[in-house]
Amino acid sequence: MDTASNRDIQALIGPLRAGDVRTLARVISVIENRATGWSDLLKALFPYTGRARVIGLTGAPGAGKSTLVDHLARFYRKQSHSVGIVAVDPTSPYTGGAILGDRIRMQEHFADPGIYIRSMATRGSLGGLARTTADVTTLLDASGRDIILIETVGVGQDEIDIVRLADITVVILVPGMGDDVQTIKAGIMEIADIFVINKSDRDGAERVEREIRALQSLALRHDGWTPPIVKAVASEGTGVSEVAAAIADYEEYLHEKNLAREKSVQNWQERLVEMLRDAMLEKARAQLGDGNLAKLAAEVAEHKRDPYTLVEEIAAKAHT
Ligand SMILES: Nc1nc2c(ncn2[C@@H]2O[C@H](COP(=O)(O)OP(=O)(O)OP(=O)(O)O)[C@@H](O)[C@H]2O)c(=O)[nH]1
Ligand SMILES: [Mg+2]
Repeated sequence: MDTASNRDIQALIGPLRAGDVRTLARVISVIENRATGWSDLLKALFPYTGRARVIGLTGAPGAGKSTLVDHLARFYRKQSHSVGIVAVDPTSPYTGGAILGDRIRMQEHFADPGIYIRSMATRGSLGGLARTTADVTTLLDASGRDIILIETVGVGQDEIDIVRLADITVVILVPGMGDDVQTIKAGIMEIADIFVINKSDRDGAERVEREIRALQSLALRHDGWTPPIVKAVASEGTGVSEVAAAIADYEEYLHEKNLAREKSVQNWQERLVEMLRDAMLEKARAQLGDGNLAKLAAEVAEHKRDPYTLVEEIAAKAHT
């Protein structure tokens, strides 16, 4: 397993910041595997982050996220921006074929060092998917990528946690989802800064648009922004520049209204809570030791112990 000693870390920073792809790959694997030195690496790199524009794209399996990401990446490359893509692998068996499709499609970019693509390990990765995605995004940022596109299949809580680290969130819907529009009420309405109705070559795009508008009229966002709705046919490259324009508009809005900082503070508040939760839990686990959790759980299940006192005791011990 890759590790990074203190001396390594110092030696890695230069090439990483210069955008060296092999260094980037090595550093990402140290972080993903939580190998020795991972947190020191992140500490050392944090000062060099905060420059990249992070765009999250989420939507149902097969909605056309990868196709759109691919076109957007091209669009930004034409403007001479460097691009990092984080594809958070869908685990749904329905999308098995599409993953292969991703690989083939994205291979086109491998010749261009201006695009770096990383597929994230699926759920169950060490440190949790949302956290690892956040860390990889930090690394891409430190390596000087101008634009970072995060593709994630959604929307569950994991995805919401992931898109939260984006500066801008694009939600991709497709016609013919039927009742799914109801489910967008739950999580998506709050996180979407821009809606894309992809596969607008199919019937029903207008209807989806009307439904989004209807939902939008019910709740005003506290930042006063009304997420625009862009129709696209990603497979033909139609609507891509409109999506990019909508992204630029929202950025300008955030800038004009001085909201970018506020949004970033909010995101960090969430992330700090998550990081704290992880750190505390790790301490508690270490305190408990392997196997003891099962033993204690059995005692609680048999009513030999009450869980409330138990948790208080473990928390108190882990605290010291
Ligand atoms: N008709 C039509 N097909 C499209 C459009 N955009 C993408 N597709 C097709 O839809 C399929 C899925 O596209 P992907 O880009 O892989 O979708 P995805 O959302 O990334 O899929 P997962 O990552 O598996 O969730 C592919 O066969 C695309 O060619 C579109 O606008 N219209
Ligand atoms: Mg995809």
